[in-house]
Amino acid sequence: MKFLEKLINGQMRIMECHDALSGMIASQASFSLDDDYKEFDGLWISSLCDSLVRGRPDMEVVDISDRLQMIEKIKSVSSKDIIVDIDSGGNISQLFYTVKTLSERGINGIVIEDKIGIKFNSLYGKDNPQCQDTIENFRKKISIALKARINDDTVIIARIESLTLGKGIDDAVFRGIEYIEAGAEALLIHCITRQADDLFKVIEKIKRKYPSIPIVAVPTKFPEIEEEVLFDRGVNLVIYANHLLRAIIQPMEKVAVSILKNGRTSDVEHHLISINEVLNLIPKGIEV
Ligand code: SPV
Ligand code: MG
Repeated sequence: MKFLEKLINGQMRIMECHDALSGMIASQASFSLDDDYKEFDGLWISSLCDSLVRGRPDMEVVDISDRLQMIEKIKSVSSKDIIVDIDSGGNISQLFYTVKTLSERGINGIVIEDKIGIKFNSLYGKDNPQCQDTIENFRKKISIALKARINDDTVIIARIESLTLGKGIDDAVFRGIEYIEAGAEALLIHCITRQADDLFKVIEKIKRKYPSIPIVAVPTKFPEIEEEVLFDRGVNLVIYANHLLRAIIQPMEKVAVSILKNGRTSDVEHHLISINEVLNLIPKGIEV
């Protein structure tokens, strides 16, 4: 089934990964209880995580060929659908070639956000003033992206930042409709408030006019709201955008400090998976 069809029908969840190991973990994770079986439907390649693992700010400074090398490594350990966050996509020419290249590599979804100029991560909210693109220019970017992809197996997802920038519900709804009319095949409506009420209002208003437009949500700032509630409110795809990377930072810091403090590793061994488990995790070589 094509990715767009999955999105339209879907109540999907995808997980961030930033290297081959996290790609393997996200791809192999499953949960089952009685008749309930869950796994992730795909992988999210996040600009935030791709920046942090390189020790760079999330400001479009990691070049796409560097990111692509890692995406290739992830693809070699996972057959899951992949959505890539390309930030604003840069200028029109940069956007064209980024979308073309990702589409040629079989990427299933590309998210382009409606910011312009120096971009900061959206989770800063209004603390870091940044500019939203004009509707006219962003519509142009959507049509360039549609032309740049090699076929419709790569879904173009327009990301609206009105709620994170304090522009309000009406602006988000207006832009959503404009972006759909420019050809966007799905909308990511970013929201960073704990109740996500504004997000739900925006979805309701947009879906009143375009009931089958797939909606993507990123619940980083509303972690209590369960997927089922998001799906009931019209979300088609939930992105867990940074959780595997966040899972490892504090443990790494603790282990490093403990080894410095104690001059040995036995104090932290119980926090670590055993070397045997590591050996079981690494792929086996080819037997001859
Ligand atoms: C990312 O994961 O890089 C995103 C989502 O763009 S957020 O960090 O919430 O802006
Ligand atoms: Mg990002």
